[in-house]
Amino acid sequence: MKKLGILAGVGGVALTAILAASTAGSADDSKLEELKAQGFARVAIANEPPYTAVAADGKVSGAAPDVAREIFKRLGVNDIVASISEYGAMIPGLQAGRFDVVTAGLFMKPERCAAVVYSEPVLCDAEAMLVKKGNPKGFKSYEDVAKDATATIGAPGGGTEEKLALTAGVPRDRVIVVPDGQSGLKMLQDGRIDAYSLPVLSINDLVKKANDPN
Ligand code: 6CS
Repeated sequence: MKKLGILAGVGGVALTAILAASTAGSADDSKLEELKAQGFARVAIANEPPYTAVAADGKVSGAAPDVAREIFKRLGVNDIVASISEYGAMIPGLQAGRFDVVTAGLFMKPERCAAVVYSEPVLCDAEAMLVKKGNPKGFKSYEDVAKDATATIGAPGGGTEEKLALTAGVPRDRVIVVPDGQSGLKMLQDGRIDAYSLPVLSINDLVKKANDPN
């Protein structure tokens, strides 16, 4: 029986899902009744604007949680309570009952769809690589990073970009797990990685706020 997962997913060229693609049956109704009684849904997020963001005062926002909060309100669940999680830990956390919902812009991928149930898609995005001005190593693909024996690429742990880099042939020791956008930006600026891969929306947000012409 598939664990009822309520996920915000972004499927590469596919689409983002958000919220209960509930399969018919009393199990799902009881889950919703449970959340209504609880008064909030425990959501997993990543803190990767514009998908998810946690302000200094702890306020949670971003495309996925904002939509989830509104949908839950309409379903009779008053609020959401967020925990920051690495992408690779979101589905295991959902399956272990640590979260009620993943609302992080988690791409809709076959192996994930085999483990949990996505909602209807609401957003679409693709992948990007942040590199130094002028793209000194001439990267145009993950394969280009693989072909350059001196090149390293940063990506979120358990994220799709890490998987794409490894699948393209970048050796494990040249795929660097990066915990968040600010760390990835700093590592690139300091020359500790040659590229940093996130979805287009996240990379653009990072560049806009970086205030760094290089
Ligand atoms: O679903 C994923 O794997 C990717 N989704 C987002 C919004 N950021 C990075 C992550 O790897």
